[in-house]
Amino acid sequence: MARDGGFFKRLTKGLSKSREQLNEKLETVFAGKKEIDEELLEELEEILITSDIGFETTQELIETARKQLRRKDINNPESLKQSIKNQMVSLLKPREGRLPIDDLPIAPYVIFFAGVNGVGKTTTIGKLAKNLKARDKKVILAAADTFRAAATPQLALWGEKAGVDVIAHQDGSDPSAVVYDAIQSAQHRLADFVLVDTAGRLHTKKNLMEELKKMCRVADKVMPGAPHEKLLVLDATNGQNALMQAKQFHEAIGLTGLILTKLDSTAKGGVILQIAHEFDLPIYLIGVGEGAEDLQNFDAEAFVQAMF
Ligand SMILES: Nc1nc2c(ncn2[C@@H]2O[C@H](COP(=O)(O)OP(=O)(O)OP(=O)(O)O)[C@@H](O)[C@H]2O)c(=O)[nH]1
Ligand SMILES: [Mg+2]
Repeated sequence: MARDGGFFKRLTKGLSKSREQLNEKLETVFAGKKEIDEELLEELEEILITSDIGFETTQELIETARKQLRRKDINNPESLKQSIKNQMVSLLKPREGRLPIDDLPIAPYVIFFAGVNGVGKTTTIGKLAKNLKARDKKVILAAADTFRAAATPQLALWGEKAGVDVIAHQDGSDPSAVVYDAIQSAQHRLADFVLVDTAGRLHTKKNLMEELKKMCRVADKVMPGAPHEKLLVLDATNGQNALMQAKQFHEAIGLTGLILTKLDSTAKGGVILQIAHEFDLPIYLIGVGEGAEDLQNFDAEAFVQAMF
């Protein structure tokens, strides 16, 4: 995604709920504190745990801060806060992922978008299509959510807005057939990207996960090596539950990356630290609002800065 001047402003606005909650708690605890004592450390620990950063991640952050304290690397409340921020950046930095937009290893580059119901798959595809089109990429959308009746028109509308083609079949048809068709058309039309919208499915439903596996197999049949990305879309408002979803989708289809949406609708933005801690998967994109420009590359430093 282009990183224009408004990037940080939109990120900061998007994370305002998370930031307000975190800062409000931090202020109460840090107010009037001149030195770091056990009480401050314990209260900080509690704040981090209740900010969806997760128990284990919090333990690590606090433990490192304690070590720094013993070594006298930090010595006042402000440097303690700074230590936590720096540690968060170090934790998130290795998870920064970038889609190979201008240096595609292969074309068409086929990207699957999977996830439970309503997490923002279709919207994310629409936003991404618009961004790719703006960068002169040829994009084809595959309406492989043949399950929900309104899914195809929803994707078609995004296709229209973005000015890209949509491949669709009838409602209720086999989603794998749509995948097959879309990739073949993309090959004929020399497209750069195929963005595959899949139906929302619960990670606990075995038959639906099998269907997803089949779609992957069919993609590989038309174009060996496809899909090139299997991205899981996670809704940040789901907090902890997002971790279970990631685990099960990863086990089922072997994800290549994550997308975290609706960061603007929640105070649970800290969940990204848990996700980064648990999964060795790149976070390709984050959604911080409704507009196409609110789909952003994930930048660890900017994220932590916007969180505080
Ligand atoms: N505020 C906000 N809303 C978002 C974001 N991403 C998606 N949404 C909204 O979330 C709702 C669901 O989005 P969809 O794209 O339809 O979700 P989906 O995963 O395709 O849903 P199913 O196909 O039914 O599984 C829509 O109202 C979107 O506008 C985001 O980053 N921020
Ligand atoms: Mg959808």
